[in-house]
Amino acid sequence: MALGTAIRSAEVLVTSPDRNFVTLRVTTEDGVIGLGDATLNGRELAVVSYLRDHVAPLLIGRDAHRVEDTWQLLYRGAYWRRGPVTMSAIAAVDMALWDVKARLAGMPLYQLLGGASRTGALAYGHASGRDLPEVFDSVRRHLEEGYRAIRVQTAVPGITALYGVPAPSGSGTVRYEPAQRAPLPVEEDWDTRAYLRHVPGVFEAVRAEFGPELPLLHDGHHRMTPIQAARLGKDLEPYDLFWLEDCTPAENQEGLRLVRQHTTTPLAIGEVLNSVWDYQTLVREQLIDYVRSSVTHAGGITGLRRILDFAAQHQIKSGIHGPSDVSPVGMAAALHLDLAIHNFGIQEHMPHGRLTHEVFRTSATFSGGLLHPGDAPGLGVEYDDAAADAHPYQPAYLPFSRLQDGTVHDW
Ligand code: GCO
Ligand code: MG
Repeated sequence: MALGTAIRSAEVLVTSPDRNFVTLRVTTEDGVIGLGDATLNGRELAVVSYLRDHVAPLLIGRDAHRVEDTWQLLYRGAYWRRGPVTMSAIAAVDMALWDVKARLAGMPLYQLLGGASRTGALAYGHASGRDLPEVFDSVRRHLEEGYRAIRVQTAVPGITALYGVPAPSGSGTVRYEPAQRAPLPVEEDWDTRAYLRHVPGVFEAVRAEFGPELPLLHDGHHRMTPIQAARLGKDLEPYDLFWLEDCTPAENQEGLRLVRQHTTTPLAIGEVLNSVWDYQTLVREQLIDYVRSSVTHAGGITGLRRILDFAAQHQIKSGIHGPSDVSPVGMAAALHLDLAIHNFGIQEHMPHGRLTHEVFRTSATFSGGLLHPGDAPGLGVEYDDAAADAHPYQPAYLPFSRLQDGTVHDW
């Protein structure tokens, strides 16, 4: 090993510009830096400890070039397998080492992953509203911003607060951010029957208003049983969705067989899954159409590429998770993969706020509906310590939901 590429330090950085982010910064003896995203929404400090107390000591002195060997060491060497905390920590190390390697090569990472397979990654934006006029306005605003594919979430009569619809702010331009800064999680309510009655009518209206071409997406956010999901998929068929996401909780992989039997609405699943093992039945039996795992929660570029290569053999495409809780570092990693892989489907885009961009200076661009990681060497993201230090960690949690009788439901 050339001494210069040995890892000299591995720092875990926590900042909360518009929201909390956890970043791993690896520095080699020669002073080359690599960044990795380790943000796990609502459980950030668990990953901080995992990385700082148990992973960083293993990295010191290792050759930063050994990406695969380090991945295997952290995956197999811990004895305990998988899970979001472990796989986010491994992801951060993996991204940071790929970043170092590409910076040393003087190339944007996508070049090392095989080079560009397309000019940019088709991105979808997030429209939502409390009623139809608000939904229409929000779709229109996204079209004006250049989006060529749009996810639509709607309030439902009888449900007070639900996933995907921002609380009224008065500004009309607020972006959806599911985590709320508070010492304890906020409670929301849920009623599946009310939701199933309301949603198809909203898509009927949106299709009628915006015509047949615009790709429309929708997120069921894990709340239906397989038979309820089957019904929604069927009811949405006339409106030709690009995908219906997380129609039923994904850990019950066999449950998707039932949904599949009943509907041709394309299905996207996986933002809470974190390894290729979580996709065995889903992919082998072709029960889904899009893989939704993020680079940040699924073992990094190495881990997610394993899933996507497996999916490619079954004509399943990527739909990499890109909510605001994936940092600009995790988003950059996603964009390099998007550009390089053959089975690209679509990329989620939930833009970060101004303060976040002051901490993470990214070379990524959005234009003509396409995201591109830029051509800076590495991932293309620089971390500004001074800007980060102005925003210390603040407790923030995802909400949870209860049914009318008080039963906890999937959020
Ligand atoms: C999405 C997701 C997010 C998640 C969030 C949880 O499709 O983008 O469902 O909005 O709820 O990432 O941390
Ligand atoms: Mg989702």
